[in-house]
Amino acid sequence: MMKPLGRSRRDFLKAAACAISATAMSSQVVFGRDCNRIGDAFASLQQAGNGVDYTLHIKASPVEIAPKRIVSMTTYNGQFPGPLLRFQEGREVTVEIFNDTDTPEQLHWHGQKVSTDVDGAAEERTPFVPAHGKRRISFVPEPSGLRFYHTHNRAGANLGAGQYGGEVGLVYIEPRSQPGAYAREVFLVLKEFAPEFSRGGDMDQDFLFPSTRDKALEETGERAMKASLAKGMPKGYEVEYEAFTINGRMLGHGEPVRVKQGERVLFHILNGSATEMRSLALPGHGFHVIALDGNAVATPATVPVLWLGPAERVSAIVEMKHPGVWVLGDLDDEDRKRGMGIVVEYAGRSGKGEWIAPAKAKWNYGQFAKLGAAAPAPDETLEMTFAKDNAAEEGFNRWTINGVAYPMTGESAPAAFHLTQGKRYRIRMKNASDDIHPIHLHRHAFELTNVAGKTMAGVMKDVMMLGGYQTAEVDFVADNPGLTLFHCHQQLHMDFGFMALFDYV
Ligand SMILES: [Cu+2]
Repeated sequence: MMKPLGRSRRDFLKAAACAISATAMSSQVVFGRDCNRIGDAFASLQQAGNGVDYTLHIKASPVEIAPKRIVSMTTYNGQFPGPLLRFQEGREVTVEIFNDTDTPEQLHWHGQKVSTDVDGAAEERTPFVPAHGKRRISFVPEPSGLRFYHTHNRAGANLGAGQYGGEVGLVYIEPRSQPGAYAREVFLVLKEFAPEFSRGGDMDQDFLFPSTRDKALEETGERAMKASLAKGMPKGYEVEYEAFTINGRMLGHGEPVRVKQGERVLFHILNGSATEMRSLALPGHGFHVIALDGNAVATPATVPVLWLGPAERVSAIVEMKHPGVWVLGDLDDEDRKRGMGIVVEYAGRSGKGEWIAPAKAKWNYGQFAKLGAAAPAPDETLEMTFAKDNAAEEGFNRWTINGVAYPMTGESAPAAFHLTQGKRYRIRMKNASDDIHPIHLHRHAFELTNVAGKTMAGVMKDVMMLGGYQTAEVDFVADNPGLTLFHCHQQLHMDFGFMALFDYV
């Protein structure tokens, strides 16, 4: 029996596709808040009185990702994605989180500079939202831009838990000062469902530029893998998916993004995947990238293809100048056929969405950097080497940082790195594995200062993709005291050791 879509979900979809005429848009784009439909969906979340601004219910719900294709998942408020939460930078909000499940929950405010009490990570000792209980939190949203919230529960071998389910929603934090320009905004959340285990399989990372690999790291990693396979070990488990969605609908089964010729549409895109790198192209159109992970980039640039690791966000303007009905979709034919796309339909046009594969394009964080600039020298450098013990953890790959796997109990371990407030730190990362890793730091933003040997400045992020056998450096200022989790955002990697704690001393 098909469950009809709830009102709030329909409103969200309308909200996500709501139209505002775009006027003059410059690089100083301000994300309009005049989108009434978003306002409506938003208002339905608000509770009168009690000082609570927003209420979230974590609960198991059926979600219809295509006609008669129902996926049961844990959701926020019975919908996928969770409701878009709009906050005002610097204005305190109170959120009440109800956990209607049997499992204690952590709700992480990804990309926000909040306290450990609020951040939502057991490792940082944030209190759990108890099973069949609730937790009320208050915090001051910052910084402005595209953030998101998701479960921070460990999934381990349970593909029904953690971010494999539907616990992902967007946050948009309005900047303090708002000059009043409009943007037509479209919010997209990319997410796979129906996961299953597989063995081995290489992750696509040919798209990374620079592609420079570190020979010594490669030798170390390949030697370890050969030794493991020679002992008769199979390759460690990976995860594959059967169903692919944008905004919770498979390609061709959701509302199209309706556009008009000449419009400039601002897309806010989140890769909500637990494990997968995603690409996106729109035939005949380019993406003018203005922000990465919600932070304005130093040099906005137009690219034909977007690439996002798990938890990465891109905000990009698309000039609608190629009338038709198009598929905005993943470059991978199989994933797109299984749903990873959304139709973009020009006014007055109809028919099925058309896909044309774009020319090959690399993804280079450096093209959004400040030209000719280098970041200031750090006060201290934290050295980290990432390695994989093939299939060492009951068939799962065990991940280590400097030879140490984070305990797999989901609890707080002693901090591995110590920070002094006010200092600028550089994390020098060496990836001694062939896998690509979306590296994430909680409660702080970092600046990309070196990617695969190329120095840069002016790109602030909270997740970065580190390629197999590549090196990178990111800098951050220790400006938010308290336990701080550093981890790979690939669910299988973080769940099997790829985490470390920082503390302030
Ligand atoms: Cu990883």
